[in-house]
Amino acid sequence: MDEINKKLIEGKQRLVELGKNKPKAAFTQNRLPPGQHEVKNWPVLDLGIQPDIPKDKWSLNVEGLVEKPVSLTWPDFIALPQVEKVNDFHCVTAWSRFDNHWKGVEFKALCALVKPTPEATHVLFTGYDDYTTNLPLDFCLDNALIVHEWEGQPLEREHGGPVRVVVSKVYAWKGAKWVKDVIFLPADHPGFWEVRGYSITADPWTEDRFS
Ligand SMILES: Nc1nc2c(c(=O)[nH]1)N[C@H]1C(S)=C(S)[C@@H](COP(=O)(O)O)O[C@H]1N2
Ligand SMILES: [Mo]
Repeated sequence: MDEINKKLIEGKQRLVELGKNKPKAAFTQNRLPPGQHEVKNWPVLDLGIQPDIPKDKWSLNVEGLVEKPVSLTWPDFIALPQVEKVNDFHCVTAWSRFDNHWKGVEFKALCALVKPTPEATHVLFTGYDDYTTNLPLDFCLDNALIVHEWEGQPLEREHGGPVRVVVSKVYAWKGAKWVKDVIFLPADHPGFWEVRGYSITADPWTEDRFS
């Protein structure tokens, strides 16, 4: 990862220092979490690399504590049950974007395919840019979507296309763009931002930004 944008990462790590002791907003109105503002555009955040993965070279590896590990090609992935969902996107850098229309595969459909073993409690997602992020398995079953369309169009490369993860109930860094691996683990394993001071749980409703 020598290509990653060091300045960007340092900047975001400084936010941890500044934000740790800041009082949290006391109150929020309905759908905007505390400390967030609404944007109508869709900002792009990455580590300074936007991997270019053509669909015919793309695969999604689902492995770790599962009965049937798989490496899904594009046709395999598209053949899985597809759902359409609408939800809000909350970035820890304080912007939220409402009513995003997604199409893709529910995490629970992926689980039905690979069958996690009883020992699996957490999931680590990796990206083609070597990004990683971690979540509890139960949370993923409830909220994670693996999407390839946004607003009726193929997901753009800058937003993680061909395929990314979307998790509307936590801050957006928990959703890996350019998703490459889904790894089922027996314990939690902090990801890229989590080892740099960002929260393990990342609940926007309690401004759970930093650990
Ligand atoms: N692979 C990968 N996924 C990633 C990131 C990244 O740098 N690499 N950034 C995360 C962060 S910090 C945010 S806020 C969202 C941004 O998604 P967007 O660029 O589509 O708005 O993607 C998350 N997923
Ligand atoms: Mo972010």
